[in-house]
Amino acid sequence: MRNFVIAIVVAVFMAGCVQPVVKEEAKPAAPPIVKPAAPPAAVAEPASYALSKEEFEKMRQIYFDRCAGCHGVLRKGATGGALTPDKTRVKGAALLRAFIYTGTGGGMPGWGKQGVLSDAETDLMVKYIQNDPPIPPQWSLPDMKKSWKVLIPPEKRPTAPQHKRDWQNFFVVTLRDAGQIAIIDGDTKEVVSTVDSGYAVHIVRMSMSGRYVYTIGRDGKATMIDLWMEKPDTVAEIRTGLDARSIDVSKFAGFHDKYAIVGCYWPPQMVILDGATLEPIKIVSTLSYTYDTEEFHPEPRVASIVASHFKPEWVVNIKETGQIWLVDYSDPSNPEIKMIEAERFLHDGGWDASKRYFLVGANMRNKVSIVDTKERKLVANVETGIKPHPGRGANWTDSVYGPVWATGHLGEGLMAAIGTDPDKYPQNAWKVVRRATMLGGGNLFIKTHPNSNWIWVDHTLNSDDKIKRSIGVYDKNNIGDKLYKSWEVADYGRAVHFEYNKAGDEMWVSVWGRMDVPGKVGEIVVYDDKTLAEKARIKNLVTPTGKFNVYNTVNDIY
Ligand code: DHE
Repeated sequence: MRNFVIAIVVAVFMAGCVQPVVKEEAKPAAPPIVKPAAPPAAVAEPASYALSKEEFEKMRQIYFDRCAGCHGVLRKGATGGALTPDKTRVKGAALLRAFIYTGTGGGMPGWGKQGVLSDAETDLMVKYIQNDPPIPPQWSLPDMKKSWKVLIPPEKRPTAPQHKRDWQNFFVVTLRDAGQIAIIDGDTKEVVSTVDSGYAVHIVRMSMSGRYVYTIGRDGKATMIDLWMEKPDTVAEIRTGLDARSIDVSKFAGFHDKYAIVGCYWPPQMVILDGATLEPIKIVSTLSYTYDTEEFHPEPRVASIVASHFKPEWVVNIKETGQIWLVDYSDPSNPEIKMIEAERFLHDGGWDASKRYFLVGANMRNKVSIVDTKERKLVANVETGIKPHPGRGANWTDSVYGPVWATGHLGEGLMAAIGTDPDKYPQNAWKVVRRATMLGGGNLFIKTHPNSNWIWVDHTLNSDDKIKRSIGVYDKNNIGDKLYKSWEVADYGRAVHFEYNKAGDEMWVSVWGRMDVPGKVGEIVVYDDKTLAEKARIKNLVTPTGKFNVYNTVNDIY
């Protein structure tokens, strides 16, 4: 463990966040401190909080890797509570230690108990969070430009696919801890190409043509991959910030593939990029006031982003302020922004089947916020259950309630379906019309397909070893109050995230293993969607998490 060349960090889990096995060389350093609130050598008073410069640095990196996703860089709190000294010092060292070591019922993992932090590190973290948080630097256009590379300019790219494969049935798979993307042929299940990406690529979206893949890593690095190349590879890349989770493209008629947008966690900003080269065009800060109490927030992070089909607009969800911004990209250097009050803290979400309404989890208020992108207004905040976590959600036409969109929950074993057709089913619109149980809490993703009889769910963050490896299906024609069937996908790791093939007759599920355990690094299991029988295992993929089929991602099929 002390050999940092090949060092491995053990898999760990946070509320809504899992940060497993990370190869040291793939991991970015935590952003440098611009102006620590207190000098690291004698960081705070009294002496019981004091850390040496080395200890402070070490804890800063661990905090960035493990804690910042949920608690925020400035520790103001989001999915996890606030950890500013006014709160932590009152709690005291013993209580803080218990939280860090054992975790909480609310989803905070037991870092000490799981062996991720040693006893000594747990004690240091207790001190670290009683000190003022250091403030990372901003990241402006000159910083971005320094990292911007066009590896293959548009005029040198192929004008037609250079291979005979059905590239629309490619799956683009995050190999999280390897810092790579695997491109897998959905027909043959062969890995066609493995491309280096940013650290822990978080999501993948496609250009409207489907030909280009856009990825965003936790280190803020965006890459653009051309699927028409004989061996798909990166054609452009840029670091848009120091920490980011979302990316999308311009999808309105007349703007196809013209622009891309990245939503950053740090600095709190969004960046509009040229869609063909990733050249940065405009940076917009998200610094603002919370929608409800109108208090200034120093770190409003950009969560999910989708591209409207009704206007040249992106729907940008600002987590901490609870605002949904509609950002007009028709004049990207001078973007108009409509700020819609929604709910806190906005996280992930997806379209209803008509692609008019966007539904997004506001996890700490147990609600789903719904925006009408045609009328450009909030239509409802619907209470669903404890910590909704939809991914992009799942759409089907329910035999009783008409079109519905569903989410699972982190905090309880519950699937909740919301009616989404206010014209034909006004009595059901924006209400939870179905609730059904899962094996337990810790669900991250839910998926279905218009051709399928099933709705698939995982239990990735459940603390029980068997349950975290188990997936389940509801029978669309007879949902009732429980799963039709559930089973363990593997005897190691965690089952996470679903994706259909282009035809909608196969379901792909990731087994998220550990890159330090030979033979158990991870794989993808493929099921026949009609019979639920296992069809194939694509082995030796290092910690696969999200996977995105080109055709389904372009067409928002979920
Ligand atoms: Fe995610 C989507 C943020 C932890 C895998 N994740 C998203 C989105 C956000 C987000 C804002 C929506 C993007 C969009 O649609 O534009 N995720 C966060 C976090 O802040 C959090 C809780 C902690 C962190 O520090 O990252 C977190 N996420 C995780 C994981 O631990 C997962 C399981 C594995 C990983 O790779 O880190 C994970 N998140 C995913 C995936 C999606 C995602 C696969 C896209 C789902 C989809 O089908 O679109």
